[in-house]
Amino acid sequence: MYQVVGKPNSRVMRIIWMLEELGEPYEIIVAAQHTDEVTKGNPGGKMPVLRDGGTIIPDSVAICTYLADKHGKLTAPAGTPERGRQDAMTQFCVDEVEGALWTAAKNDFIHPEEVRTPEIRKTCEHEFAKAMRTLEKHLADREFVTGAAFTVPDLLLGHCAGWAKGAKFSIPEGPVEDYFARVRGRDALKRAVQRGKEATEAAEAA
Ligand SMILES: N[C@@H](CCC(=O)N[C@@H](CS)C(=O)NCC(=O)O)C(=O)O
Repeated sequence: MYQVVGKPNSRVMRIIWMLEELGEPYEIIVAAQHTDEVTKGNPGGKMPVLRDGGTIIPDSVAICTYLADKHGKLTAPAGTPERGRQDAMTQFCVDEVEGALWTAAKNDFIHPEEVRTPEIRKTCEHEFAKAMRTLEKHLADREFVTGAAFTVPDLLLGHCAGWAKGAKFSIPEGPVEDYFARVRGRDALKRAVQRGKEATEAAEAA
């Protein structure tokens, strides 16, 4: 059984969602960043970490890609042009969408206060809005970013959409908002949120 290490209300949710999409059994080991459970899998102390038997893999994007490839679902096969385009969308999400959200978060409450630059929020909002305009062009009239099938970058973009709403970044009405509603309305995400909530409550009660 897979073990997902970290706190569910973080990028860890991406892995829980992914495993729900795949229908694979897993358990959640609730652990904070920089604790031994996490640093054993990532010396940088960042979550999530995935344990697959004796194998430990850090990084949410690497883990989602690994699981998709391993189970042959939610991805085009490696080495195909479709996969090249899919990976470009994954990278777009990480660079342009998550990059803006993460820089804003780090300068709001993550970094030590003395090195934060809160004014950077304005720049991040500008970058995020630009990324949303680009996403609309990528989507064109597609159901998902690579076409008719839901793949890894849709999951990552959907996770970022929840993050953006929580951080009060504005999501444009129209095709992008409809796309995010489609992606975030998936049953697998609902189950993942419920599993994450239960695991968090059980860890707090222990
Ligand atoms: N690129 C990494 C980033 C992981 C990351 O920054 N995770 C956050 C929680 S969402 C964390 O553990 N932060 C602690 C830190 O930055 O020291 C991934 O996608 O897994």
